[in-house]
Amino acid sequence: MKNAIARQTTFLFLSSMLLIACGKTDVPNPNFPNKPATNTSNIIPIGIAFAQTSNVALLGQEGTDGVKLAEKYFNHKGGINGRPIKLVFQDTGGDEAGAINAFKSLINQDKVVGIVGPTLSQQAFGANPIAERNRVPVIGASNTAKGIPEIGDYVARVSSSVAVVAPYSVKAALQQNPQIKKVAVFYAQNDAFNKSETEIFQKTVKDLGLNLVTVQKFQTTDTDFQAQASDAINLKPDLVIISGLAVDGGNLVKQLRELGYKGLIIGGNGFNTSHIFSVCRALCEGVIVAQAYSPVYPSEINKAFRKAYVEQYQREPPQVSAQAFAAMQVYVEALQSLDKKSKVSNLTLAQLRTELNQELLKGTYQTPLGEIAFTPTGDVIQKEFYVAQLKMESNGVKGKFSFLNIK
Ligand code: 1QQ
Repeated sequence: MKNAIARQTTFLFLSSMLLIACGKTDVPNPNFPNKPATNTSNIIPIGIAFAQTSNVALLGQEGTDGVKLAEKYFNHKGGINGRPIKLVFQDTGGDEAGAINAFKSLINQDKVVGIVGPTLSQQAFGANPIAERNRVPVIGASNTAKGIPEIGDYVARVSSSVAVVAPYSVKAALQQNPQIKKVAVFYAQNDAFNKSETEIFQKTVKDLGLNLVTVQKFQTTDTDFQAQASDAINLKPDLVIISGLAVDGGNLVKQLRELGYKGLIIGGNGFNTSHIFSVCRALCEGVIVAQAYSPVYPSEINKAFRKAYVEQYQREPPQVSAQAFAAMQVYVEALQSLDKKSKVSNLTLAQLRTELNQELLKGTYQTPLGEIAFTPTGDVIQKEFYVAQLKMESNGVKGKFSFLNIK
């Protein structure tokens, strides 16, 4: 059974030179305290199941960036009371079958203690039951659909549900244009997260007394949206809300604008990547997207995370990278805490996976997302949410998420 008793963890810092798990000498990173893990004979493998290929790789890449920064950060801080962690990557591709294969490899061949992933909720509904059956903890870093934590006792997530996050963007749109009355909603009908998110958007629109004039469907693999976009534009909406992934969603925005739509556009969580800029380019301007992360969140760990991210990628860290970092932090701090009670090295792999799963649900974590903890079913409890608007540079190539004041 899952247990939600909140509990603080503490760090033990060691101070000597770092040798990372594969035996190479690591380059010191000035952003992270140099108190590295030293016991390289006994690394702790954590599985990463993100999309590195397919059209979902735009979203998967940001998760990868986040976990890599976390590996470096926590190993420099001493790892698990001296033992380093090591990421083991398996590419999930963009579908359920890819995620299932990645999970099987991580569990049976790579013998990981826990998994971060997969990228999409659609993939999580396929792959997480495998982890559940094998009693391997999974932390979703970007799974926001309804029903993810309920997949099983070994499934948790640090990515807040669409039910919590999505309504913020509709309220922000109304603040920018209080005249909004007619709303057109679009969603990708072949994807679990998008189906879940559109329900929340449609309910929010109705609850706010707005007029839902049309609901248009598409596929995440579509590239031509002329028919649906024209149908919606004919109804003269003042607001368009899109639940899609980055490539399809970005192309839909582009085609709506090319067909003459001038009103506000809200994008769901699938738009939450700077990779969308290269899809809709100058026509991305003004799209509103709710966020579960702010780069300026004032905490020590977020400052360190943001500085390291900006130095490496020359842009502000996106939400999914921060969520992936937070998922790793949960594993690290839960392992540290467990190790103090019953030495992790004395446990069999099966015991370690089970005890780690129980331990991680008990903690309270000061992450770049702010303070988080878990409900008994493994859903994240998070306090702060934000809304950003896409601002494109005049060349239409580079852009940024500009945070709005939404109180
Ligand atoms: C999900 C999502 C994706 C858009 C995140 C990358 O929220 O599938 O649940």
